[in-house]
Amino acid sequence: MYTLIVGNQEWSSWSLRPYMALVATGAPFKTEVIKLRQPPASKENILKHSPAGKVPVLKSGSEIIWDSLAICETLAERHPEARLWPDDSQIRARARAYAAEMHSGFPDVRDQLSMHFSQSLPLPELRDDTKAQIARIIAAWEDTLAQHGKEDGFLFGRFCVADCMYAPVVSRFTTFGVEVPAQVKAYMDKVWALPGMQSWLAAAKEEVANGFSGLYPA
Ligand SMILES: N[C@@H](CCC(=O)N[C@@H](CS)C(=O)NCC(=O)O)C(=O)O
Repeated sequence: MYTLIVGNQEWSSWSLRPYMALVATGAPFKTEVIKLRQPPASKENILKHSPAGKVPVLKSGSEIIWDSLAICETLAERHPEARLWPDDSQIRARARAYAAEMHSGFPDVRDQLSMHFSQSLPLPELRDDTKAQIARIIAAWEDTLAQHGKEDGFLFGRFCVADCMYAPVVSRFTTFGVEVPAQVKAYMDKVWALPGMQSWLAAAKEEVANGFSGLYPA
């Protein structure tokens, strides 16, 4: 039985990624939520689970795995039946490149369109760098969907780790009303409708209803 330690679900985009991968494995797991941005308690609570001091953290018995991409990779390796990466080596390499690009990039999108999973927000005045990063993501999605999306309508056909890594961007583009081409909108709607996204949404709504997770920054 896995335990996935996550940040609060309204905001914690990094936590959503391995959550989506874990749901896709079908393995039993429980989620433990740490409230973020409550100094010093947040950091102290995270450090009880991981010396890296960040969520998400996956616990499997006494083993801990931290970092969203490392968790997704580990799940892909340990649950081959879930086929969390494409079967074809060249396509898998592309999927990995797109996943890594998300993991290490798009800082302005993350800064200006910070995740508020359950709340529709007005699009702020976007910086040029943010606009360029949004355009890059849309172009990347158009490209992968055109080349590989036919099978199931995800970036590389079947749902895979690349979709997990971009799931928070789907949320951000949806809640901020970013304009996207029709094919990209269809992809976003498909991801948004996934059971994992909907269960995350229910938890995020509950947090907001309980008075935690207002707008960030306040
Ligand atoms: N590269 C890390 C980033 C993790 C990260 O920045 N997590 C945030 C929450 S979304 C966090 O733990 N913040 C708490 C803190 O910095 O004190 C990953 O992919 O998991």
